[in-house]
Amino acid sequence: MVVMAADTRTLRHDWSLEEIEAIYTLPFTDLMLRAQLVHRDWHRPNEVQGCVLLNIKSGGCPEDCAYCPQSAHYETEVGREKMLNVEQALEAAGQAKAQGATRFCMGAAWRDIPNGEPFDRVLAMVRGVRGLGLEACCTLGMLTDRQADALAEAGLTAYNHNLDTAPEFYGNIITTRTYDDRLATLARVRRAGITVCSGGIIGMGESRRSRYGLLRELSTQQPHPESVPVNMLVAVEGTPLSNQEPLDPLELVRMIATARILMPSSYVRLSAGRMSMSDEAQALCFLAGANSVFMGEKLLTTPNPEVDHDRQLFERLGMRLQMEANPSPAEASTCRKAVLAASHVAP
Ligand code: SAM
Ligand code: DTB
Ligand code: SF4
Repeated sequence: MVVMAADTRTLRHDWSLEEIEAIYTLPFTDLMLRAQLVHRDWHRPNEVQGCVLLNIKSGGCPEDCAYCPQSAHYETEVGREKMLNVEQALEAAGQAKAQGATRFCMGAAWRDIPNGEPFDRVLAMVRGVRGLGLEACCTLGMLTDRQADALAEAGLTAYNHNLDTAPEFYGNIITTRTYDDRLATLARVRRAGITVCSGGIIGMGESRRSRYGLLRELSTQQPHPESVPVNMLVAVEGTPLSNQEPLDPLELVRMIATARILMPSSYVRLSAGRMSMSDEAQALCFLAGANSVFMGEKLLTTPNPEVDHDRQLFERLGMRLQMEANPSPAEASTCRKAVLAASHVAP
């Protein structure tokens, strides 16, 4: 079969919907094999990067993202909190490092970043996190060119801004900003020299075709996002998606495997949704090429597996946490050289 003979070493940016569908719908074992071949060519197969999330400003967001408990449009249990101070953020970052994370991600429920003191505070947090030797990632909503430059100057490794779903399904989920707004922010991040973290959510009632559409948007970016979080919907009471039927976890495994094959050099992050997955389903996600998880008992507002549980899972799987942060943004996607050097394979 043509797809099985595909080359694992070339980065492509011209994937078509038909090709993506052909990969996503492969017989499961063929899909796993193909994802593993790509994964092993570009990454250390038994290593997972640990990231920790901190919600630096919770709730009261003016956007209406239908999945989000932090939107002010819905009545959820998430309260509107004051922004954390720099000391609180750095204390959490220190704990994250002690738990074995190498990346620390700060999220704020903003439509866009308010200039002035709040933004200066974010810059101080970024400097502090980098000072601890961790990668620093932020997700703060839309940003201007000047803000992107200032974040880059403060040493920000990555900016997270998800496309969330395919363009044609996006309007069912968010009406307060457009797909093009999202793409424009990603372009600003890229131009400023910050690595791009962009992925999406599955399980929101979208069709498989919409999943292919999201994957096409991501994998035709040049360069690919260095980091691709794949979230499975956490249905939160009070949000419009609270009664959404749970998704078959094997769809998440297929999504991860396809992302791995389309974007070989990127970190593919098994993100929200692990609380509703068995250890075995998570193991399949690692087999499919996921090489990062969020650690710690809370994501931004929803629960996540305990650090001890993850430790035991990694031990049972003979996997380990990545020891070192990637030293520079550029490094974040050039792990292949290190892998090849370690395995004495000529590039
Ligand atoms: N306000 C920022 C933004 O939208 O870019 C940052 C925070 S937002 C919570 C980051 C991402 O988390 C969203 O784009 C979405 O993909 C994911 N997310 C939010 N709520 C979720 C949920 N209930 N289940 C799964 N993923 C979720
Ligand atoms: C991403 O794609 N997933 C993370 C991170 N980027 C910021 C956030 C998941 C949030 C899940 C819902 C919550 O805890 O509020
Ligand atoms: Fe606001 Fe982000 Fe939640 Fe959307 S996902 S409502 S932008 S915090």
